[in-house]
Amino acid sequence: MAWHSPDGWLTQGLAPHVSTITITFIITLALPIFVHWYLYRSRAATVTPKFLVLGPSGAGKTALITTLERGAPTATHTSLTPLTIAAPLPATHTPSSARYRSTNDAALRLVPILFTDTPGHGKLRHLALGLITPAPPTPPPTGLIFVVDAAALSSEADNAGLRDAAEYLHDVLLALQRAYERAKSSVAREIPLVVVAGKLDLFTALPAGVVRSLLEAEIGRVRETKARGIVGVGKGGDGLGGEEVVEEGALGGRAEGKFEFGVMEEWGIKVSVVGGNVRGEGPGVTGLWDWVAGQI
Ligand SMILES: Nc1nc2c(ncn2[C@@H]2O[C@H](COP(=O)(O)OP(=O)(O)OP(=O)(O)O)[C@@H](O)[C@H]2O)c(=O)[nH]1
Ligand SMILES: [Mg+2]
Repeated sequence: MAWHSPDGWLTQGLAPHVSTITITFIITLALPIFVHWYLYRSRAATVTPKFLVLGPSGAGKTALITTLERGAPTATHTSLTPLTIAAPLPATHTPSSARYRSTNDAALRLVPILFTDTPGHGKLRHLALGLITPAPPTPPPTGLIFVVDAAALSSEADNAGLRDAAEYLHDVLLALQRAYERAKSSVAREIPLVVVAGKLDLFTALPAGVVRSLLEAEIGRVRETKARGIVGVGKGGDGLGGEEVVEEGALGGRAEGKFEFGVMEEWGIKVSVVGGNVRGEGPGVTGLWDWVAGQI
């Protein structure tokens, strides 16, 4: 029987039969429910966002994460081991992945965010560096928060606070760069890093923009010093060109010249700088929450 004959399936399908109307009705109702169920099921599979907090000793990392958790800092001691806390995103911020959802959607507020505080003492930094690029199957952190004491940095020559912060940040960025190079291009993942210029309530604290340029300049100097060390070793060694080793392994791909955070984007590292404080008067931790919301 041809499809266009009066008894053909197409004619029957378009005729006002009860069965045709029922089937159409069921499909119309079920399809949106099915699409909703499918989309939400795949959404639930995402992992809990996890941020790693790093920085020199005394920068205010522990004070910062206790503020994120409870709204106010507690008395702190020099940290000796990493410590993870969970804090929900404040109601004033919306995760970038949920910007099209209704603000009344209860699911938005249920996801806690994990922050792992690490010790900043020079001898304990390997603990933090190990957490940046964990061995599989542990997933790498969603992003890194590097805290510096904006009142301990200054542009004066031989500023120990600046040197220490720049050396640590150099090592962190280099670890990320190496991990990116090691990973096969298909799994290499972008990682955001925010430098928090903390303690902005203090009179001597430098604003975030100045902290950014001071750190960039000092990291450039750290990079040169380290490169010179490697060249020295290379020349005295087995005749391998020290120069070549440096060009490949140095932060940002070259050992000399001006360093800028922007060059790290080539290795999937996106650096931002925000100001903040947990005591006294100042911008507080809003800038940091804005950044965190933009990453999840
Ligand atoms: N005025 C002021 N003081 C702060 C602020 N944040 C932290 N501090 C103080 O800085 C000191 C060091 O803070 P911690 O949070 O213990 O420093 P940390 O980075 O955890 O140091 P380590 O555990 O040694 O790595 C504490 O006395 C804090 O009270 C701030 O925003 N303003
Ligand atoms: Mg601490």
